[in-house]
Amino acid sequence: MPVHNKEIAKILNEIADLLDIKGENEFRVRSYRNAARTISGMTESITQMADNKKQIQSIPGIGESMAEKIEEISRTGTISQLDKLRDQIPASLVEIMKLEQVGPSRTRILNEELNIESIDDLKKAAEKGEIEKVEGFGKKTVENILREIEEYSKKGGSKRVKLHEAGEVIGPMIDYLGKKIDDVTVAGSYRRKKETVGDIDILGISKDPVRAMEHFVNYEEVERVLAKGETKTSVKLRTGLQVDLRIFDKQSYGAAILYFTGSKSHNIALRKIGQEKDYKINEYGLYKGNKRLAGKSEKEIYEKLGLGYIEPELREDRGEIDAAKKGLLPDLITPGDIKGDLQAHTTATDGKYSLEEMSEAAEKMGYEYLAITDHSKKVAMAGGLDEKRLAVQIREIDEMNRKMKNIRILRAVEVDILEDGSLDLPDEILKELDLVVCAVHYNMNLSKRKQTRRILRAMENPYFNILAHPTGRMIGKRSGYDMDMEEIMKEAKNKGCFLEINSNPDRLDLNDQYAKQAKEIGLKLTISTDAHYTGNLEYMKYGVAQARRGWLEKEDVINTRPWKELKKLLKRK
Ligand code: DGT
Ligand code: CA
Ligand code: CA
Ligand code: ZN
Repeated sequence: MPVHNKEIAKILNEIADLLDIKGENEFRVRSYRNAARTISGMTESITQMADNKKQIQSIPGIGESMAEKIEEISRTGTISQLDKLRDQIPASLVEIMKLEQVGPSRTRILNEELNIESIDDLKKAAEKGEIEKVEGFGKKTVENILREIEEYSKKGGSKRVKLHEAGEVIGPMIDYLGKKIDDVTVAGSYRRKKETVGDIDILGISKDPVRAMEHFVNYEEVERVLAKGETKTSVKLRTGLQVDLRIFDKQSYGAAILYFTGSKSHNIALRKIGQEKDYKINEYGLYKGNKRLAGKSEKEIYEKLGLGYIEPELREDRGEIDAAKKGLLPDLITPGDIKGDLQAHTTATDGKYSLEEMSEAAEKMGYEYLAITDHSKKVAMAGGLDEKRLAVQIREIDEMNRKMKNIRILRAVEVDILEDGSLDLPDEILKELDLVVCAVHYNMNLSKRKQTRRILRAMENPYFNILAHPTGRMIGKRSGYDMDMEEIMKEAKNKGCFLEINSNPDRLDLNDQYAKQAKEIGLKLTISTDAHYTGNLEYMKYGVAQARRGWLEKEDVINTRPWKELKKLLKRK
């Protein structure tokens, strides 16, 4: 049996997890995760090219030693390095690490200080008040951890999957299902573009449900059939993801899509409005008595309820129904509104493509501008730029702008915010730039008050434009820095600074709720990809999806403006 790309990726990710708990340097850990992502996204089979290490090495971002490891995995299905790591680190620690509120470094500390080895140990220690005595853990953190454990146990310990990972699995499956099933639609949290999804809910129309379900369970990625019926069939895929397929007829398809898109709380709120009008709503339609008044489309059901069409991303019972009643639904931002990307790296630091390659890739995206934001010197692991090297890059950017016809490359930097709130590069060089992106990369565990003050102080620098990945969280791995986000947002607004929605699917930072809060405060945001590869420029859609979940409109996001206007916004008083 050839080893699937996905299986290779899974092993690389497990190595990364274990190294992460061991406290390996984060760039080494990231190299495994990047390799895993690249491989699982490839269409050619790695095993087919495994005889030829050179070929593996020529995959962008994969160096010689990584290629050797990949070759070993594809040949043997495993790798000795992984066995060694598994001996050193109990698998149950990985489970703890994956709690968003814990993450790798806290897992290590808890293991060293309190000998915690399982979720159960963790829960007991938290309840006994032992954890809040460990340095770096406050009462609030412990509360959050307990809440997350509770939710985790409710789901039977099964792990939620990130939106883009689900997308990689769903894409080919939809193509396959479409061969024998009509109007295949993905509903559930995936359609609402939630940052993580628990399982996948697929709907379809068929005159022959038996044949449709048979086709479904024969899909090559299906590992196990959990339940098989004519209206609903559930399977587990090789990747561990559960998929439910439900078959409906045309007359009720809109009602079914509405019902299974959810969210549950949105559905409940709709049903309540229905009751006020003496309607009954279920997955087959909207009824008065036994008479079906609507069901074919979502839109006609919303209409019968006296509501405008509510976009799936808004269906979380966060005020959308009230807004729909009053005709005040937002006109949500779309990927087409984005005029340029304001965070991208090059080979000058830890990016994998040159300035020229990144510029050309952004031009292909149809952008009007691209900001090159390489790291500053404090981020030594990434080869961060000092004043001199940044000056060299500025000249290269000017040179590039003479060459590029359809895009403007912006002189920029991702400057580190030091522990005391000062910036890692002097004003003399910052003032030469079109924009300055600022970010925290070290001292992530400061107290809430210190972390907040650090950011507020940084914003006092008149060249500070954008706070990148503002909370620092990594989905499923690391919760954000402890800080007073409301205070930071208000101050950013007063000072003419902006916060970023980082579109990297592992970050999505700010998240949807913070995006909504920013809008309520009147603070404008950027949506940027933080691309380290040319292909990463495509992450924009994930950032835009979260922005939509946060009710953002075109005007709430500054990189929807043409450069002439954006330029003015970046000049602080
Ligand atoms: P997930 O899978 O945890 O990421 O979240 P969802 O939203 O996909 O939830 P899921 O898969 O349990 O159910 C899909 C949709 O079906 C959900 O969004 C709304 C609908 N639904 C499920 N259970 C109920 C229920 O008990 N009442 C109502 N009104 N709707 C439900
Ligand atoms: Ca679901
Ligand atoms: Ca489901
Ligand atoms: Zn960064």
